[in-house]
Amino acid sequence: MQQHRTQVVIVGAGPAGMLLGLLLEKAGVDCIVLERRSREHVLSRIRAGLLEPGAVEFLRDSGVGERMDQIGRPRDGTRIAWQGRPSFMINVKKWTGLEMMAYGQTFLTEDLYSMREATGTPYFDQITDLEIEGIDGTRPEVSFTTAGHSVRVQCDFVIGCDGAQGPCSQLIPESIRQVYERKFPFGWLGIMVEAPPIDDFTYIRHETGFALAAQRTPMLSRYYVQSRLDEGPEAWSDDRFWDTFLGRCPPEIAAQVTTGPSIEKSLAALRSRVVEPMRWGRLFLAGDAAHVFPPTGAKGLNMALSDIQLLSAALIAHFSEKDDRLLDSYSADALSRVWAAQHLSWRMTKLLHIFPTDDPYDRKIRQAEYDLILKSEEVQRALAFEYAGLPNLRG
Ligand code: FAS
Ligand code: PHB
Repeated sequence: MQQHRTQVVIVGAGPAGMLLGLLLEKAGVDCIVLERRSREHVLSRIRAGLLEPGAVEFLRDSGVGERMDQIGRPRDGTRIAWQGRPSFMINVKKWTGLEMMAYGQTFLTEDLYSMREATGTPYFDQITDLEIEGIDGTRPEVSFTTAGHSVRVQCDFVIGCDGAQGPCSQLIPESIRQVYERKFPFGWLGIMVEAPPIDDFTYIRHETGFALAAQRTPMLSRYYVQSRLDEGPEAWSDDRFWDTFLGRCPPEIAAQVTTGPSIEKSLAALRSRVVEPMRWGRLFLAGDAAHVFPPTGAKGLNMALSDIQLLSAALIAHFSEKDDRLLDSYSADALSRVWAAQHLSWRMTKLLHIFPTDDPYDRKIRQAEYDLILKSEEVQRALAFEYAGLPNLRG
């Protein structure tokens, strides 16, 4: 058993864990990052694609924004196209003066991994036998196996950045832990296509279901259609996908779409989940370990970055100034942002999807909500602020 001592152990090397590791290392706080999958597997994941203005600013301030500013694509906002109605732009730039950024999570994760290699933050991937003890004391201990060796690490804090399926949130005693969950009765079938995207990120609402046109680069497009959960990607030929997607588009949107063969196809179930509190003793949770959002509103990755903005500042204040005020308020501060983002994600998911339980009254109510958005600049302004995530990441 190799014995080590560090200040912070980070479990999970997705965007949350890797960014936190970099920021702590930069501030002179000793940490190690533990990942159960291989580096290649983590970097192969295809997930989010749209960054909020605050997330963009935070990544720049963190020294991680160089390639984002080179190949990322600033966006004024995201369009909603509603069957039989004029389309509407959630115009973040008009109402907040700031821009969203089209920059895939895969690119961001690559940037974080490249920076880690440059800074040398200790990182172990493909770990097994993870055990975490003593989070209710002052000296938590984390043990794991890597490359056939057993390792035990004594630390001051354990940060659960282990995503929606990770073990860390379970360490909070059941008598304390509150889990709020909402499973939606559908998923998003997503494809990646090597073809030019349409101009705007566009949410599409049609009587047969939701669709989304997204983008990664000038030659890489991402598309989604609302789909049943009992049909996996193998049930979706490219022809079936394109027939469904184009069938849901208003003609003026369909005319912009360059179809093509999919180079990736996956199904993501839609659900909301929030774990409270986001701290227990010496354990802190961040990112999907604490909260999951339906992607209608592009909050998942942005809220993971929001948590890391709060938590990195709190840990650095603890170690550099022995000031625990931010650590003590982290859970409440993070959760107030999380629930605001949950509201927006829930509201947009309800508005834009077809639910099997919908009756004619439901459909009229959603139509009325969209018509109100079309008519009212006050409602448009409020929606733009919620969508942009302000004032979340800007303090
Ligand atoms: P992550 O899940 O990215 O990373 C957690 C890491 O912890 C993983 O690498 C995992 O392997 C590791 N881990 C787990 N258990 C461990 C253990 N026991 N020991 C060590 N490591 C462990 N968000 C959007 O905004 N827009 C989208 O379109 C969108 N699409 C998504 C599609 C899918 C299929 C999924 C699953 C999520 C999607 N998200 C989307 C949300 C996603 O982007 C997350 O918000 C983002 O990955 C959060 O980052 P992390 O908190 O770092 O969690
Ligand atoms: C994406 O780019 O994959 C994306 C964009 C906006 C969303 C969800 C996903 O709301």
